[in-house]
Amino acid sequence: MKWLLPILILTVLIAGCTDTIPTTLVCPDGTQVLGSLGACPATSFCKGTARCYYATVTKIIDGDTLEVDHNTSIRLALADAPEYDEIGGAEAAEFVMNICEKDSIVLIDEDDRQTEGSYDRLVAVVYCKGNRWNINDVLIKKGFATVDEEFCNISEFANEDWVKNYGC
Ligand SMILES: [Ca+2]
Ligand SMILES: [Ca+2]
Repeated sequence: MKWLLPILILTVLIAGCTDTIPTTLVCPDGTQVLGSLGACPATSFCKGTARCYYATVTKIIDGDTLEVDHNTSIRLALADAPEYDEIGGAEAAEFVMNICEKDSIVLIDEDDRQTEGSYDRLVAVVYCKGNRWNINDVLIKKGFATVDEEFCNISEFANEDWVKNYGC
């Protein structure tokens, strides 16, 4: 669908200053949002019934842990990156910083089968850059993190391609 973006941009340019631009955004669950400025609702990305909400990134702790809203640490479900001071740790953290930038809004989809958390951290998949990137998925695909195989039989997300193809 890479061809879609230039067409959308062109449509916006042609439409100029009109308020109502008749473009449609198709969300992951198939729902459609009208208007070029519309955004997919959080619920179209959310899986399961556990917590799922938008939050602001306040700190990247390492390649698999970040803090949102100054009060919640998020542990990325199924993705295990090295500690910050281990080999590859700083690179993984830097990669997360670039995708899920500080002060940006991200979507947190809690792992329905790990709602007890992990060391006071909420276990979740995090969508960044306007929900275009599942950071857990991208970290593993790019080799900055490996699949946390001990959770393959536990996690809500274990049957998804981004982990099935990389160890689960
Ligand atoms: Ca969920
Ligand atoms: Ca780790």
